[in-house]
Amino acid sequence: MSSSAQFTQEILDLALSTSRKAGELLMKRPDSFDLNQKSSARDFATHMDHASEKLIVESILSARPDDGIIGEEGSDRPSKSGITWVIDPIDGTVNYFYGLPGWNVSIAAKDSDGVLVGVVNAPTLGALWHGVRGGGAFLNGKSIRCNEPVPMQEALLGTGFSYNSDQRQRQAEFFLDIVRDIRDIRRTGGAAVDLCCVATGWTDGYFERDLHEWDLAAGGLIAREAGAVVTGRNGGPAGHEMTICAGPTLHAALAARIG
Ligand code: LIP
Repeated sequence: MSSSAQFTQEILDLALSTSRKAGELLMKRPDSFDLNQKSSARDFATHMDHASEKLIVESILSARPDDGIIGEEGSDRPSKSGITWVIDPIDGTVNYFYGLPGWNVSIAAKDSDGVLVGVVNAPTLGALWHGVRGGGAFLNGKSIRCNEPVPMQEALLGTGFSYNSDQRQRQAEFFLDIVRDIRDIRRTGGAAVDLCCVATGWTDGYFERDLHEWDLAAGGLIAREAGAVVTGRNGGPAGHEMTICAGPTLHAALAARIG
């Protein structure tokens, strides 16, 4: 194994073991929650989001103290090593709070060329996805590919809704525009799982406005490595304005509709 392949494997192993530990913590779901409100009443973190982020950050920094962190719940620190970890300690907090499945732990490591490894652990689905830049995408260790080609009228699409009301309304307007022309729509409640569903062929495509880096980093790499195209509007970068994820044929059709 080359030294760069060995380095990537070490980063992946750390991401996998950390996501498993966080998944075990979160499976001990408490009966009651301390909530702290974020941008609005519908946007909150539970004490378990904070506990999961603490566990993840400690696990990473005890192995790699010079790495940077971007965490949804605020553990940000700059990188001295060139590696920065992008963490969503519970993606799908609302699902977790209500006891619905589909929430997940999303952990990515990026370098100056972008996301190097991504891991999405959804224990309630029995699903541990990982992707390595240039090295493929996997579900529970088995290689995965997205569905391709899929025409619009046969497309099962995932989506989600931002906490921001204006973004939500725009998302709903686009949904109204295409709902007559597609097979159906699904909403899992976790953007990282939505992206991994496309990667696995469990859905054909996904679109959502207003994603943050921690929603997108790991799942976006996994989807790309499974053959999907992941962009924003007009071929720009995925993220705040729009994220469109699908195999090349459906991606082109969706991108043309989103304009
Ligand atoms: C959430 C997503 C959800 C999306 C929300 C939000 P959180 O992440 O994964 O699918 O629709 O806008 O970003 O806040 O639960 O980590």
